Amino acid sequence: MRLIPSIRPALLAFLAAIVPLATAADKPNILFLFSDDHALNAISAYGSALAKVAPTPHIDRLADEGAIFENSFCANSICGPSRACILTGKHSHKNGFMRNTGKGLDQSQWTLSKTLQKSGYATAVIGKWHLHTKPRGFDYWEVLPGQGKYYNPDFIQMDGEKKQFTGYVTDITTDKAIAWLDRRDKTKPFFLMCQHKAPHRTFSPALRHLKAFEGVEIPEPASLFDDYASRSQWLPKNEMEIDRHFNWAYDLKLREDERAGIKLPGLDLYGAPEYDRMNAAQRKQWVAHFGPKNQAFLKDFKAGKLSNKDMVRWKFQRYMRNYLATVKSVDESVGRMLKYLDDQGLAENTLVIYSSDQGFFLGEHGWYDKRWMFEESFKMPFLIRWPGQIKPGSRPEALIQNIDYAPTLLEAAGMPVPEEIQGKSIVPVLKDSTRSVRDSLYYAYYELGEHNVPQHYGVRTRTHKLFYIPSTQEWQMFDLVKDPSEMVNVYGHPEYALMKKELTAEYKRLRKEFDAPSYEEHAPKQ
Ligand code: SGN
Ligand code: CA
Repeated sequence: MRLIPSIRPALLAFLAAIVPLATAADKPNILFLFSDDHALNAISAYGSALAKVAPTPHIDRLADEGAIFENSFCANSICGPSRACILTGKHSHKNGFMRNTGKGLDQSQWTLSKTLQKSGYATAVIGKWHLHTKPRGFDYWEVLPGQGKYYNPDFIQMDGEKKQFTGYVTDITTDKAIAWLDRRDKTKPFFLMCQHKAPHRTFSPALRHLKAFEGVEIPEPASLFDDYASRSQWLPKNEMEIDRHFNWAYDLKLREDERAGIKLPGLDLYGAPEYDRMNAAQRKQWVAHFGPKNQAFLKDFKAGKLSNKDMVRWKFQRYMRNYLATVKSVDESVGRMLKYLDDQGLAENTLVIYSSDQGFFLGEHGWYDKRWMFEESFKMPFLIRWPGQIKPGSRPEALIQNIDYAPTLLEAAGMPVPEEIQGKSIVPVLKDSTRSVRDSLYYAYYELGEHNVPQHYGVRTRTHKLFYIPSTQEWQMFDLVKDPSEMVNVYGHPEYALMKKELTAEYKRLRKEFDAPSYEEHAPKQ
């Protein structure tokens, strides 16, 4: 049909609005591959100096065959809350799961899993869950209790009973995911959430990967020895420094008996939970790997050969080698899942996402952990492959957030997005990587206690960030173009007066749009 040029776009837009993206017969399968605390800097395809040593060929494959998002963020940088944002499409204050220590996700509210299940999807969640209440909207589930364990983990069964499995958690989670795919109702499209514990603390690798980074010098971030100047008074008070807060036993793998009588600086709690769970054969390999290295380190330490900076550098290397080795198991899992799709002829009609519940500090600012609205913890990896819909090798710049996942998957499945959802479908960006769905993001962190990061609330645009810490009444503002590592708070700088005004207005506008509660409502009790 030949149309005069001015009518054609209008007609196409009209058709796009009335023709649903997917009909019942061709709803795509959805494979949601998820991990815990996997920073962008530990995925090779993201390309930073550290990322380049990350062992992620299979995750990278998703970037080659689909899209990788550089500007993907969470709404609240902590585990349970991020997962709740994903399932509900709403900010924490609306879905009610504001901190890990809450009473659990209220699943009487709208959730993605319940909706996909009702619309004819075969649904399952396997692995880390961390929302306390039993999964709903899943035909099958088998989840780790709480944080879960790396070795010989328990899984909660659908009858509520815990059952222990021998082996390494990432492998077992993958085996269970593949077994479910094999026995699923094949007359239906599927929605599978395969959610790993790794690379979460205690960063314990699979035995076969203990030596994966032996002899590899991991590049240090420029801010490893950050002095915290010019920024919030909270920074030096946070309890997540590689220097002062790593636990010698379970973070750094120096067993109690090895360091008997040796007083090491930094948090020195006893007990090595993963080692305690291992059987004799597993322990033997563990000790054969770490034992000699620990002895060499302790010898240098006792001889007074190590300065404080040397100690931080040693801890950083040990941390990163173990962290990246756990990533290797996650990447292998992604490889197994993608191979399954290939072998079963499912790849073409399956939308695959790889993401993680938040980012993580890998030595930036001298830290591990997350929680802050600083880039490393605020960002979530997001890679998506959807054959025929996404141009392979896309690198969209759009600002996206975890509250967008649910509306995106609904649109992909040809379903309407309920009014109450606060996220936006990013399907337009998937189809055209130059598009965007918003100009700014809202962030809120409500946790109390662990690691001593204060509640804070903020806005991020493409180029700048502003956040507020009510407990100390401090504003933090960063120019992300000139200062991507966020080392200088420019809040009071006269040359940023106009930007400050604009960001403050945008922050207030977002708080109003999302109907955010007052700071007092969720403040820590005195
Ligand atoms: C555990 C970890 C913390 C971590 C939280 C939250 N401590 O409590 O370091 O910040 O989980 O992580 S540990 O000593 O038990 O390892 S989250 O990803 O679940 O939010
Ligand atoms: Ca997490």
